[in-house]
Amino acid sequence: MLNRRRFLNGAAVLGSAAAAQLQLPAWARTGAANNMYGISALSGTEFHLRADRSKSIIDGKSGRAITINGQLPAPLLRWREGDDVTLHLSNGLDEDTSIHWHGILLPPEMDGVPGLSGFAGVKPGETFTYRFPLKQAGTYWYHSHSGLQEQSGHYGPIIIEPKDADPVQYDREYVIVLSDWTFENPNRLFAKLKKHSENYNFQKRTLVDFFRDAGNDGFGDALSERAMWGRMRMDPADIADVTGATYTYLINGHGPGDNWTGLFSPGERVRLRIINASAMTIFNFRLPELPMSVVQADGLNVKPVETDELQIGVAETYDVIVHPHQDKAFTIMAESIDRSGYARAILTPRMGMVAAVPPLRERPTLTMRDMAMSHGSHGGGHEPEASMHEQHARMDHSGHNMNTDDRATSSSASPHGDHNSISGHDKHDSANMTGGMSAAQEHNHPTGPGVVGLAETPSDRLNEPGLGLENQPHRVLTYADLSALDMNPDMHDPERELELHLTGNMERYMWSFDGKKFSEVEDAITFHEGERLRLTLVNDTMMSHPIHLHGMFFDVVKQAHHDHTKARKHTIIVKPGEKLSVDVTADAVGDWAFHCHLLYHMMAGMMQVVSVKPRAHHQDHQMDHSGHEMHQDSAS
Ligand SMILES: [Cu+2]
Repeated sequence: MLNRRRFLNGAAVLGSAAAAQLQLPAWARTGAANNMYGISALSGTEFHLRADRSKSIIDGKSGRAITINGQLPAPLLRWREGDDVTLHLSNGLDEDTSIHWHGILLPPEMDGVPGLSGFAGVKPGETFTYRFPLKQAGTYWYHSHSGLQEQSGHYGPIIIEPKDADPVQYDREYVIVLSDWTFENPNRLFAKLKKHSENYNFQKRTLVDFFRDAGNDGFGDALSERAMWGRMRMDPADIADVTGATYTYLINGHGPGDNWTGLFSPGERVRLRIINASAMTIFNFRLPELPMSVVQADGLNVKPVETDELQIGVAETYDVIVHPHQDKAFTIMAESIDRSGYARAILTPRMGMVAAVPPLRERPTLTMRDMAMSHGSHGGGHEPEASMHEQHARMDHSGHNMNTDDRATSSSASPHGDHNSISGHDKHDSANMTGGMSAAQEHNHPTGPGVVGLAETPSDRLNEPGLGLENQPHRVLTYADLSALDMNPDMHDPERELELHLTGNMERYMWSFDGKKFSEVEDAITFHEGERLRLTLVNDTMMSHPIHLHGMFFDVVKQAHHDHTKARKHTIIVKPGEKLSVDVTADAVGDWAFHCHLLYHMMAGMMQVVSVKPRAHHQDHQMDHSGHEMHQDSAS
């Protein structure tokens, strides 16, 4: 298979994507377990992976990619639940590299984040060997956690076959790896993002001006949101900060021009294992004319739910079943969240058939809810408070920050850093000591140059489909639609709550938790072994952030209490202005990365370390309050 793939690559390198396409029917027939074109599979328990710089052809144009075993995406790894796997990663690059096994539950030193848990990364010319047991099944993926390598192609899919019968019935399966490719050097792109943000001044000043006007003149109800945003001349970068202007969106390494092709026989149940391996792109995924039954999210089975479209955040995975009966071809459409471009592929009974590609829909606009502001309540609330207001208006730039001002002054919040120096930890203690969540919230108003906005009225948006998908003529999946197929392994109520704010300053391209960039954070967020805690995330920014915790799944909390089939995920999109909660069982001692999975947001500082501290082993593991008390002791 590897040789075959090399041959295909060779054909493409000769300059003819069509030549590669011509190989498809034969290739597709030779695939046994995995009948797929574009990503070859490796299976077994021992794997040799080598990272290199390779020439790669994207839509007929030559680029420099980081590949694994010469491939982009990296090879599909097929594992079996219950096996111990050994993976040798050799570094053929001229810089350090790494592989993080996304969503895989494993010992922390095998998690592959350089600088954490004793893993130092893999130096050029060296080989690192990963070894771990497989305690789960499902669809996952792997990628570099070094620098911006993920943007250059260093990612690949993983399928772990369940050791017991698979509850999902299907006749054929395809991995659908979504990604965003740029011919630009990612380091330059990142530098440009920081620089570009200066240009933001002008645009955002108009927003500030608008709110000043609104403060003076009253916030006319007649003014529609759309007109308002139009007047503020929003940049598409407010939806996605890297767009189709530089990106070519890929499915299994193929641009829209290549049109990756999957075959099916009418009547078959086809399982699509969708993985968003992008650096920065959230996708809206659909097959026009074909309903999808969602059967898995982030590798874990969910109660099947039928839908027509879903929004998939960076690093999330969804498995869906489609059941095409007709002898016709269907487009697989992955539109970027800002509608600046798309990836597409085709599911077809045979080669040579075509399927229409739907036009890109209108670019979505942000709403008042995205800004976490309630409508109409701002009329008199924004009378300029003299110089402080002015100062912030100059420093910040979104109307949003007006709220910050008000909040900061009215609650007389102290400068950031005093009570937020150890994010979460302190807050939670005060919450416990005073016996309520309100204290935690009272203390949790991140401010400072890294914070532009503050969600004034953050809302529960779990039952909303995702930015820009609000008013579709068809069904769109929401997180509230997801329930675990199996009972949750831990049904305890959380013992404590920890609230974290997602914060940012777009103009300076600073992204952070609780207003502190990773480089400024002095201590880890502490979890205690065995405790059950509720992590509440409040998005104070106007962007959607896919937030990922390493080492542990979290259970998505719906409003209904005592739900023992909460969907369990490794990554969750937090919408603009949203407040959502997940419950975590801290069962994995060690240091784990916790970050936004938008690559440049993570690099800009939206990352922290969660440290699960071992606790002395009393026998009272079952007692809910023991962790609690220990925690207070250790913190005081
Ligand atoms: Cu982010």
